[in-house]
This record gives sequence, C-alpha cells and structure tokens, in this order.
Amino acid sequence: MSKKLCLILGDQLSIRISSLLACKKKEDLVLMAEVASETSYVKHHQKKIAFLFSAMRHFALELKAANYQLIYTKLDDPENTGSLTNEVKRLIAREKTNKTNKIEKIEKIIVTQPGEYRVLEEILSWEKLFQVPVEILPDNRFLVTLEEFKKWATKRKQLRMEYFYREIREKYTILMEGKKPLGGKWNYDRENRKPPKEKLKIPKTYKQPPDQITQEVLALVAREFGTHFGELEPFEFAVRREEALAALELFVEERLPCFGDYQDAMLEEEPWMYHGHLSFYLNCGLLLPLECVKAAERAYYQGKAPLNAVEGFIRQIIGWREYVRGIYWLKMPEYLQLNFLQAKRKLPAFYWTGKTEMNCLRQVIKETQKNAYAHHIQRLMILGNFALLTGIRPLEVSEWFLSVYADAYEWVELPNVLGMSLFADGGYLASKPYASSGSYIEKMSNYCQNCSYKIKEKDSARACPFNYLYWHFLASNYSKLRSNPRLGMIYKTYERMGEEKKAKITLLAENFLETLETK
Ligand code: FAD
Ligand code: DLZ
Ligand code: SF4
Repeated sequence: MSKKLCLILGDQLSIRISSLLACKKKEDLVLMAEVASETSYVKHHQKKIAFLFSAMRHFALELKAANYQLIYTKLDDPENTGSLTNEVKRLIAREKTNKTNKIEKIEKIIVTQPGEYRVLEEILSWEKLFQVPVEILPDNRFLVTLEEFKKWATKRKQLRMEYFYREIREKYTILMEGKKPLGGKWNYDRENRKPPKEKLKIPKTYKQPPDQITQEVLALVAREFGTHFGELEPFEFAVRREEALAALELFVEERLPCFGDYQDAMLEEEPWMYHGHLSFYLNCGLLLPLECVKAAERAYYQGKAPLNAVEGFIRQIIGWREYVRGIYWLKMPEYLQLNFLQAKRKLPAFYWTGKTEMNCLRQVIKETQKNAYAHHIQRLMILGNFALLTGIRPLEVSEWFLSVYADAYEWVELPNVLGMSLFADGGYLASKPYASSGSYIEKMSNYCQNCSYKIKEKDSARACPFNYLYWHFLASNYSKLRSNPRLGMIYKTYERMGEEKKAKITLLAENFLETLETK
C-alpha cells in the first residue's frame, strides 16, 4: 500500500488549504513539526514563536477532530531532529519499517507553496534526497495566483499597486456599482490620514487569556528562547480560528469606522490605534483575506463604517498584500541582494534595546519589544525612514524586521522593507523613497512633545536628527535620485539652499552618523 505525506507548515493553518484538500483522510499522513531550524534562521521574537507554536498545536487538534492521520512533533520531543528535511526523512523511514506486515511506502510528498524562497529551495531538494516525488500546490489562500501576477506584471513597463488593486476589485466584485467603483472613486485616501489632534477614545484591542496549551508553549519558549528579543508575557493573541474570527468581528465593530481617518496617526502608549491587528492571523492562515474584506464591505452596507475607512482597509488586503507577494516571487532570489543606494552602515544597537534619545524611535521599539507588533506608519515612517536616511544595510534591516514582528514572513516583509522602505530596488515597488524629515512625524504624532531633540530646530545641536538627516540623504544620493520626477520639487528647494546652511547640515549629519556607528 502507498500513501501520500502532506506537510503543513506553521503558517499554513487553514483547514481548506490546497495540500489538505489533496489529502485522503483515511490513507494519507499529515505532518506538522516544531523545528529548531525554523525558529533560528533568524532569532524570532519570543512572542512570535509562542504564537505560532500555540496556533500550530490548536490547529493539530482541529485536524485530529476532522479525522486526519496527523503526526505532530513538538520541539522538546526527544526524537525531534530539528529541521523540516529531517522530520520528513524520519517519517519516510518510519513508514518503511512499519510494524504491520503490509509494505507501507510514501509515494509522494505534497505541500502548499511555502511563503519563503529559502523553504521552497529546501523542499525542492527532497525529490532527489528521498527519491520521492514532491508536489507543490499553489497557495489557495491568496486571491491572485503567482502565474496571474507574473502575466499582469510582465506586460507592463512600470508596476503600480493602484492599477493592480482596481483589477482585483473588479474581478471579485468588491465595492463595485456595476462596472464603476462604489461612490465614484477607486481610492479615498485624500479623506484619510488625519492628525490625532482631538482627544481620541481608542478601543481596547482583542485579548485572549492563555489556555492550558498556550501556557505549556509559554513555558517551552521561556526555557528554550529566553534570550531572544522581546517580552513573552503578557501573551494575549488569538490562537484558534474561532478566536481570530472574534478579533476580526471586534475590529469591524469598534475600530474600522475610524481606520481611514487615523491610519497614519501615532500616539504615545497607544500601539494599536484603529488598525486591525489581523496580520498575524492572516499570515498564518487563521483568517482568510476574502473573509476580512467581506466583513468590512458588509459593515459599509449596514451603515456601520464609512466608505473611506472600508475602502482603505480593503485596499491594504487585496491591494498591497497581494501585490507585495507577487513582487517577492517575481523577483526572488535576486531581490534579496538589491542595494540600489549602496547603503553600508551597520544596524544601530538601539534597534534591539530601544535605548535612544529619539523619542519616536524609542516608543516604537519599546512597543515592538512588548507586543511583537507596530502599525504600518510606525514601521515605515519611523523605523524604516530612519534606516533609509542613515543608510543602513538592507539585509540587516530586513533581518531585524523579519525577527521582531509576529506577522513577519519573508514574502511580505522583504518587499516592504527593501522595496517600500529602503528603495533598495531602485523604485520597482515604490515610485519614490519614503524619506521624510521630522515634520511629518510631528504632524501625525505626539512623540515630539516628549523628545529631548527639538523638532522646530533644523540645524542646531539639539535639532531633530530627522530634519538634517533628510537633507543629507538627498544630497548624498543626488546622482541616483535627482532625476526622479517625484523628487524634482524637493531637490529644487535643496539647490536653492545657501551654501552655509548646506555645510551646517552636512556637519550635523556626519557627527550624528559617527556617534551612531560607535554605539
Ligand atoms: P492594518 O493597518 O489593519 O491593515 C490591514 C491588513 O492589510 C493587514 O493585516 C495586512 O494583512 C494588510 N497590509 C497592510 N499594509 C500592508 C503592506 N504594506 N503589505 C502587505 N500587507 C499589508 N506586514 C506583514 O504582514 N508582515 C511583515 O513582516 C511586514 N513588514 C513590514 C515592514 C515594513 C518596513 C513596512 C513599512 C510594512 C510592513 N508590513 C508587514 C505591512 C504592514 O505594516 C502590516 O501588514 C501591518 O502593520 C499589520 O498590522 P494590522 O494588521 O494592524 O494592519
Ligand atoms: C516562523 C516559524 C517558526 C518560528 N517555527 C516553525 C516551526 O517550528 N515549524 C514550521 O513548520 N514552521 C515554523 N515557522 C513558519 C515557517 O518559518 C514558514 O512556514 C516559512 O517561513 C515559510 O513561510
Ligand atoms: Fe522623533 Fe525628531 Fe520628534 Fe524627537 S523631535 S520624536 S527625534 S521626530
């Protein structure tokens, strides 16, 4: 008799994922494994490992209840071999020497396309290694297949997310009135992004106290990964699908109405703002993109949330999320090596400790340590912007982002860091670098009020570093960026700046960068 081996990775926790759909419950085996190689290819935040292991163990129960023949290896199982390859090997060997008299043989390995190129390469080596065919199925959790994206991208000279997004809206009939976008416009961003001026009453985020399974995982993570970045407790993430659905419902009811208005707003002690906090669940399979989109669309039709908020939220999911995945798979593995601006600096130590006098960075890093979460504008305009302006090596920045956030997998992290944030792909993903002086941070947050640097000062010793680093960045990258049409105006302002001021800015920036390196 022969059977298939279906491998479910830690971020593939959907009962209707393609590999499970191809699996016969009575004949085939399902393998899930907690392995050291996946916890340490980057040293993940403690909360991220706990989240994934707990979600995996809860999903394993769901599979057993649905009568799958599951083999689950826990991290501290004495026979655990520590890698996906060796766990597959162990299972194949075990089946060959099965105690029954029947000859049991794994005839094929099936797996849904993994989220990282690194893992895909590992899986592709198995056919030769084990002399067993390997079938990699498309990841049916996404709305656009990789072939469809490739087709869309290769017929265009320049890629822009907005046009891609419109096509998906039409294809899936989301927020449409016949052939036209609902309300007459595709994009309501002009109405979004209010500064957090008035006193905001921000709802509490979803919290789930740890059950027995999670408590066991927390003890394991404390024991095995206690030296990794971040705080393990309190641990309050959803870890089962029902809980993730409850988190989605809570978001739609309480936060979605203000999602658009305050999408870029940042406040001290308010890490969650009006965002969804759904990326952890979406990226590991506890939630599906289309169900989040439909829940938001329904809220609009029921009059519970305005169009600017609903359209903005939906665009992030069917637009940006699908778009960055398409770019990742189109451009890997070369994408990993890109460094258009030739950034060479080491990542400052304070990204790991939060010990810096710059209040915005301190706040966001401390929140990241605590929650394994920061919202988009904190990642882009504070952490990413600083790394861009100071010329930190893209690979180091990427490794940091990949390890500290509970939603981070390379397919989504890399294009956001390397493309959107650091312009390391020379404008393939974003049409211009997201570089900004301190003024945008001041406008959109209250961080500057408690900072030892002075936001209004541009070229004094206590001036906000973002202010002079911004001009220094533009000057240092003149030959690479001057011809970018979207930077034309700003370069004209720089060119009109007096020589004395330019020299002052250069000196301040160089001094700052020197102290940065010695930390
Ligand atoms: P919301 O603001 O509520 O947005 C709703 C959903 O839209 C998110 O859950 C997410 O699935 C999707 N989304 C929004 N923006 C993006 C985007 N730019 N790319 C892809 N999906 C998006 N997102 C990750 O999921 N994993 C990452 O590792 C990651 N790294 C990032 C690194 C940098 C430098 C930047 C600038 C962004 C990164 N993002 C990443 C995108 C975005 O910041 C997060 O998806 C978002 O903050 C998750 O929080 P949320 O669920 O509250 O999102
Ligand atoms: C992130 C992660 C971690 C920390 N641990 C495991 C694990 O032990 N077993 C597993 O199957 N998957 C894990 N993952 C998720 C994988 O790293 C993920 O599947 C790949 O990065 C591909 O997206
Ligand atoms: Fe950040 Fe500058 Fe504001 Fe300080 S003054 S919080 S460094 S933007």
